[in-house]
Amino acid sequence: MRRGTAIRRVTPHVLMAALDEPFAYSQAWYRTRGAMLVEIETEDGIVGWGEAFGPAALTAPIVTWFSPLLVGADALAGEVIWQRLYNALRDHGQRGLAIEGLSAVDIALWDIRGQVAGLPIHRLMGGPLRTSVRAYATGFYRREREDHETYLREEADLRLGEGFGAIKLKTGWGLAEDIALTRAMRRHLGPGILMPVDCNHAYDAAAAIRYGNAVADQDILWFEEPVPPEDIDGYCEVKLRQPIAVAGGEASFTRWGFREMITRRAADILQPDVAACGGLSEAKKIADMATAFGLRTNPHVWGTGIALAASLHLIAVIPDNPPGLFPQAPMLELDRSPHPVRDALTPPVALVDGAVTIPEAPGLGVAPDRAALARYVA
Ligand code: SMN
Ligand code: MG
Repeated sequence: MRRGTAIRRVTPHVLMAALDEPFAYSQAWYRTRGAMLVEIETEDGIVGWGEAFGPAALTAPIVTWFSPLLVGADALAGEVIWQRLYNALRDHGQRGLAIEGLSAVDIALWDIRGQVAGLPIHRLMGGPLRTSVRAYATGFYRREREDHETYLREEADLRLGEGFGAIKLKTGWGLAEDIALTRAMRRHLGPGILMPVDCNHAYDAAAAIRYGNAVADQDILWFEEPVPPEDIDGYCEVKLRQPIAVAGGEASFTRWGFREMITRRAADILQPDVAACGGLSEAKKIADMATAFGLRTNPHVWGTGIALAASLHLIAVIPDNPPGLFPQAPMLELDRSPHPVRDALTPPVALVDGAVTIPEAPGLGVAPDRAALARYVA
């Protein structure tokens, strides 16, 4: 090992900000928004950044626990480190918080490796297969107001004005209301705009099948997390008994966690989150496994510009499935809901004609602003 690439320090950062207006998805209200960033520094002074999905106050201690296993290790040996960390918690943390912490470390190590090589991460991963990606707007959350359709229509107009050609509608407010809302939003958008829907596993299989059939004529791009992530049999039923493509995976972890979903073809579109599923290394393995079973991968993206940049590098190397002159390329999930920490840490990505360019600078191609980091320390 070159002495200079040894890891000198691992620092988790827990950041938090209050929201002016709370919002909800089908499972919970958000009154604050946080982030857990990991900073890894080498003996040479190269600094890599990673981010974990999940509650920041709970993923940070995982990284602290990993720290003695990391200090002194070669930052370039990402696969070795991944296996060491996974094995260290294998008996206790095969999914959830432990893997989210591991994801942040893996992303930071890719950032370091890219900076050492002077290349963007997607080049080290053998790409790019594509240099830009069409984005869809995430948002459309519930607020503490009366007339939901009114503010959701306004939000849609805002996103269309920014150039989005696709928006993801949040559902899970009750079956009858969801069906009416889906129809209302499609009517408002007109036929040209892509519209996935996401109920965040608010249904059981029976309700999901009813919903999918009731909105079959609304040109829904995909039906995300119809049932809870543990219910693979439910996923399979929903896939077979209603006509909309089924998506899921933001609450699944590692190649082993995705194995059943993939081998049973429980969804049409897999949505691993780089900041949750085990990092860039693991997300690429999951996407490759998916192609062997005829499934598409379209990553879930949530968090600050660090998770977003990591997701863009992954998207640059996700195989088209199936390949062809006009493949169904993955899309970028671009969260437009309020997130003061995200907005302060890194400059916003540019949306041009509804698409985002894959970063070209070495590593992730982005680092958080130090003053903003200090401002939002929890
Ligand atoms: C989502 C992500 C993170 C927290 C709540 C909801 C959502 C998405 O399912 O797909 O963006
Ligand atoms: Mg979702």
